Amino acid sequence: MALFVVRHHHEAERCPATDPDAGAEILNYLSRPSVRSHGVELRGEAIVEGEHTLYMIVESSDEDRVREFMRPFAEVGSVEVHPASTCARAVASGGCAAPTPVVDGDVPALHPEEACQRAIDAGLLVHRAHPLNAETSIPALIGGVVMPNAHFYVRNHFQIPELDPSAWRLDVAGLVERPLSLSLRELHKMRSHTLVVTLECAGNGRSQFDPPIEGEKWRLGAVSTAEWTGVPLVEVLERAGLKPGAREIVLRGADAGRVPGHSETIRYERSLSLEDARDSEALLAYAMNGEPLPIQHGYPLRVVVPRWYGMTSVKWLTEIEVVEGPFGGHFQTNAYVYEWARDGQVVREPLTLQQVRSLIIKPAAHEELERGEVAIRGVAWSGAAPVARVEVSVDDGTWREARLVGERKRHSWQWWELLTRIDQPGTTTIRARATDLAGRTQPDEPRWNRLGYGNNAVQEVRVPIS
Ligand SMILES: Nc1nc2c(c(=O)[nH]1)N[C@H]1C(S)=C(S)[C@@H](COP(=O)(O)O)O[C@H]1N2
Ligand SMILES: [Mo]
Repeated sequence: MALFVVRHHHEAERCPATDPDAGAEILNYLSRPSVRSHGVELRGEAIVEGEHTLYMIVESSDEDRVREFMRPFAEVGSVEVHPASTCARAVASGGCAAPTPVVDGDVPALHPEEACQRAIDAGLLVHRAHPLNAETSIPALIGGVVMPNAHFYVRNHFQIPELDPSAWRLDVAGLVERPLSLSLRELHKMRSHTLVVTLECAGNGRSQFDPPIEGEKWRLGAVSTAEWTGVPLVEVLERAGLKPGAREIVLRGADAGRVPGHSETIRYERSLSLEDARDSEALLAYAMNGEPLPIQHGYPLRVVVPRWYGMTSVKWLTEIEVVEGPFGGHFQTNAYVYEWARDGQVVREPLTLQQVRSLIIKPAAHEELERGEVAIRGVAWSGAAPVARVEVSVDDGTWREARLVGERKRHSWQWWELLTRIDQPGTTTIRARATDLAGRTQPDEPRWNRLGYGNNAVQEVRVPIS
């Protein structure tokens, strides 16, 4: 289907809208079934007030059908038909500076325009159209622990593979007694397990580093929580049987493309030690919030590694390879590594668990509040241990302990709230700081590292009080 913008203009004295009968005829002509019978879909129409000029956005397989459909309008005035494009298509097809990643010819992919349009329609904040990277709008969370699927942040390195569920297989190979090739149906038949897990991108909050860092300029919305259902990773490994020497598992996605510094196409792949696979309760998930995984979140199967930064939760999983290790893939050793400058030396440290962090959700930044009683609410999480406490400071006052809502969560963020009074009009600064049961707490300033990972600095929200 192609998109067109249609413009029609007529002289005032020929305006059919002034005659009720002719007007009704037009309205019926523009009814969906009528438009559709011409092989056209009407996306929108509007008349420029006082100008007798009509604009329509329509979709059709070809321009001739559109012209044919416009015939009654052509009889009373002019008709122009312009081939058109959406903003999402213009940007996704290279309008932006990023080069289009080169992809393996045999993996069909979701059209970047479509993926991007969905993100826009859901109210996500798009950072890059292709590959699609979009963060969640934090206020979308109000009302629950999980983020509705359409609002969950999306982090991609390449284009989104469109996998055929009937042909799809999960191959388990390498140092195993019985190599496996599991269909989706076979996985569905295995004992299922459900976990509520928060995924956070290691680059969440990267836009706050100073000096600035290259890479996706995430604000604070590259984090979301969902209820994931699938098969525990260790059960699949048990079914395959591990051979002596097995120490790491390589998790391979179906997506691939070019990355700087490599001449060949690179798959998205990450490894996890067997010990971490067990300790983390990693899941091979086929459902998200009770629905099949949405395509942008890894359909038909993805890894979910609770408490770890998101990079290990490989989407569009097609292969598990058991190896002796250490695995040295691009996304294992070139990316997702802290590079700290210490005593004139660069110290490298692979990313693993999410750092302790809290987010203020209510009030939202710049949301106007009336003076008097105010409820401050947010979520907090930590990979190393459950959250011990969240403290809130209003206008650089003392830190006051917020109430943790509900039970302590192991794998997901949890709500906290503080009811307080703000009596001074003007701009108020609200800050929140979480501490976990391992005794880790949020720093006041982001800890700068070359690739901009793991920023868990205390968040500050400024709100006008009237
Ligand atoms: N196959 C594949 N898996 C992937 C990625 C990717 O680009 N390709 N991105 C990773 C990163 S960096 C993050 S933060 C999470 C994001 O998951 P989401 O898009 O479902 O939010 O997926 C991870 N898994
Ligand atoms: Mo990420």
